[in-house]
Amino acid sequence: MLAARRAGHPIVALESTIVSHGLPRPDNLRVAREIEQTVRAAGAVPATIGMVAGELVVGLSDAEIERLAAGGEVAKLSVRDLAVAAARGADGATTVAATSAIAASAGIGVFATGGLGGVHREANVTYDESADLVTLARTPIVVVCAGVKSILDVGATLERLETLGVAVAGYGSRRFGGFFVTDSGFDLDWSLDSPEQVAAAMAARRAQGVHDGALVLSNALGVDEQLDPELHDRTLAEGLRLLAREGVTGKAVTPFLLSHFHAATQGRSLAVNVRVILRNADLAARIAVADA
Ligand code: PSU
Ligand code: MN
Repeated sequence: MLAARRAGHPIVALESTIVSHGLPRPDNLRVAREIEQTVRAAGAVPATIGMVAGELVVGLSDAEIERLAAGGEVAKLSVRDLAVAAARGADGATTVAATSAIAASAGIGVFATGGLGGVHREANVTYDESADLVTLARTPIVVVCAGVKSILDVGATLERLETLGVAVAGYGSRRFGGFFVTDSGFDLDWSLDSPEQVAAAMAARRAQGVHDGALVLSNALGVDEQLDPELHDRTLAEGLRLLAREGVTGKAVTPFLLSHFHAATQGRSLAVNVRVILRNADLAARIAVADA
């Protein structure tokens, strides 16, 4: 990984929370490998980021990915957790927030994930807003995603991204992606229409030197690839009811809702989630190649 960076090879950062907390075993390990293969096939070097025995690793080995995918005592690490977890020698998976921060400080400019965290529904009562947002405000990286997770309050999340100064553009579209579904129902001010155009935005930011925040690139699913929107809405309503009934809060909310989706749709949402991640990994790699 260090050698790849020194040689100026295109690199794509990948997160490990998707693997440990976002996808069910045993599919998660297979998908983690497929994500890396997708990045390689498009001509870039994958760098999956995580913590093994207290050590932050940029570019986990296959054995290390297997260790984080196996479950057990794997913590979900946001930026604030990194130092404490290291002191305890923990194993941990990094979220969008932690992965972006670590990748940017390692000099990596592009990161692929599934859907960003954001403002939860009823955040006006719970104050539950993902640390992904505030971290992206101060982290110079391109995050390729399919919008924010559809379990969230998408409108409120877009407002917060604006306030925080996080750039948002649609890839080839001025509609914001809806993660499991193609369209979140929200318009965007900008689209970027090719890997070269995204790379030009990255170069312009470096040249301008006036903005340190992330560029969120929404790479929405095709209509033929999405989860049936009706099934989506029904499953989400049911998931939110279960969440309230079981009193799930804090960092357990997102994994709980995702796993409810995967169980309640007999794996259909899982297939869509995997599709989202793989096509984001492919686009991120093509952007890294254009930027190199
Ligand atoms: N996207 C996915 N699956 C996931 C996540 C994103 O397709 O599991 C993870 C990311 O790591 C993101 C986290 O940072 O969910 C958000 O969690 P929270 O809402 O607790 O901040
Ligand atoms: Mn939260």
